Amino acid sequence: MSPIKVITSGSAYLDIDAFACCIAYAELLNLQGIPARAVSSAKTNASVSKTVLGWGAVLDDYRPTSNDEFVLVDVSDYHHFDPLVVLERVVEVIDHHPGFESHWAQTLGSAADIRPIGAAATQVFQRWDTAGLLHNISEQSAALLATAILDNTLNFIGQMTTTADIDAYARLASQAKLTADWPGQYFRECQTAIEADLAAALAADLKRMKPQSNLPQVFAQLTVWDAVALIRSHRAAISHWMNGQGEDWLLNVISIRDRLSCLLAEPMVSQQKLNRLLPLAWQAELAVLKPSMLRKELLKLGLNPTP
Ligand SMILES: [Mn+2]
Repeated sequence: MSPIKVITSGSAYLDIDAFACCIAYAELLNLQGIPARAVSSAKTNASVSKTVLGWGAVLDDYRPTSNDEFVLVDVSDYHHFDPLVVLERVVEVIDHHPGFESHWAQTLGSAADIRPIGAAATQVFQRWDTAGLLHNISEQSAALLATAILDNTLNFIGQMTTTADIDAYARLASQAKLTADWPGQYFRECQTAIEADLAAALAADLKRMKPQSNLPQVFAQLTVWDAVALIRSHRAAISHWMNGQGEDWLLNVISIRDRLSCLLAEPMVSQQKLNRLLPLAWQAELAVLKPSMLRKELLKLGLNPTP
């Protein structure tokens, strides 16, 4: 029996990029005659909105066997792989997060595709395009990949955005018949879901840094349409919840509408760590970053601080 390729991602949560990549890459491999399953033990976060779930695309109900091989999408840090992954049986990695490029280049050679690009979904789109099969992609997978690109590039304002992301979105949106108002609709919907259960949204996109990290230990991130409105209405609840997570914390609220990040860091030690990485003007424990920055962009600064 030929091994089944299990397409999976990180352990903490599935954002729409990871979710879309698992489903759309498994679809491509199956179409090419390579048996593949999209599998995850992590739950989706708020970026996989009600409308997106309503498209009906789902992960496969499949339990990997000892014969299976693993393909990791949207993650390359093996400390954060889905617990179902057997490290020795990883055959391919597709990711856009920095830090583990040389490890996987040594382990997998050209089967490791780790590049600075707006979304891993763009990398999966390129697999479809290179295979000459884009006209065969399901509308759901095209819509998922397109929306993942919107989310991870923050509607193309994120610093990791490339022309490849813009091109991939245009072609996927047309394939999926998405309308021109889809981006605004999608991000407004995500904000409504986040405000309905803030604690869950904070918990779902929170990372704990290593003790030696030069970033705050607890690093939460929310992406919303209007960050200022969100913080104004929910400041007390946010502070209370974040203070419960530790004594060194940062919340990055990305505002798509006005293309900025609101950094909220109440502990002085957290503000000081951030001041060493980039110039910030704190006011009432808030600092505005324009243009906005993603956590992975701040992580990159943390790896290579400016002297
Ligand atoms: Mn991603």
